[in-house]
Amino acid sequence: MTDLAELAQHLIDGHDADVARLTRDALDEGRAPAAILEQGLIAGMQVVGERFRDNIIFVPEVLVAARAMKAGLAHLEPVLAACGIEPIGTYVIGTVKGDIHDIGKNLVGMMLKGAGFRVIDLGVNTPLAKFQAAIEEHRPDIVGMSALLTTTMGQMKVNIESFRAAGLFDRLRVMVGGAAVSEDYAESIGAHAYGADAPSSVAKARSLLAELKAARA
Ligand code: B1M
Repeated sequence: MTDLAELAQHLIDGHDADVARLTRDALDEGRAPAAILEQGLIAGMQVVGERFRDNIIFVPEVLVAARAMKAGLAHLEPVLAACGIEPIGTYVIGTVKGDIHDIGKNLVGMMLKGAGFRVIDLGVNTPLAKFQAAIEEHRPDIVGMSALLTTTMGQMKVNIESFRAAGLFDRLRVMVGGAAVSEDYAESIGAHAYGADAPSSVAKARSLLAELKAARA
């Protein structure tokens, strides 16, 4: 039986091949994808975050850990997304301008896909104009923004004010999340929902969608 603590340790050490192998092994053994994600990959990244904060490790080590996380996620993504059949709604997601953190956003995106959403991922360092163009092109039900830096979270407020000024709140809902953001902050900038983590973000996306559908009926 794959030891998820060992998986977490390989992630901390940046061993991408071992992370990929153990993730695959755990899936082959029938372990729950959510357990592999939380007790293996996210648990490892949590330690990386604490060591980075405490100046025990630095950007290069964080980057190799992030690469290892992506190697594990590559195996989990198809499994998490497999249950989607017909899209239940459209969700545009991106990391805001100035911010290049994408691991959490990618997790949220893949779990939304698993829950049946069509997900349009705008990537990282996403300027307001790119969100606006995607809203125009894809007519999403929900727009999600991620920010991990205290220096970039303010961009969410700027974007939300622009969406409101353009009258878009009649037809879409906005969710925000990321390590820099809190429920209180989300409320203070006028977001419709705050996502603390991927599973709760999916639950909130579902209720935002239900609320929108009821309002349209
Ligand atoms: Co950076 N970084 N980083 N970093 N990094 C943090 C965020 C930091 C908290 C580390 C620390 O000091 N402890 C700190 C921010 C401090 C602050 O602003 N308060 C920090 C810093 C300072 C920086 C740089 C400025 C460092 C430098 O260059 N001196 C720099 C900034 C670059 C930039 O963006 N312009 C930088 C760079 C990087 C790397 C490139 C090296 C790398 C990113 C690699 C990548 O993403 N491809 C990196 C990493 C990996 C981290 C930490 C260690 C881990 C982030 C992560 O992936 N966590 C992070 C420390 C930490 O957060 N503990 C840190 C795992 C991920 C699953 O969690 O992203 O929180 P998270 O996502 C969660 C939830 O937040 C939520 O669901 C996800 C799943 O549960 N969620 C949403 C996220 N987005 C959501 C959207 C939603 C809903 C929920 O709706 C739309």
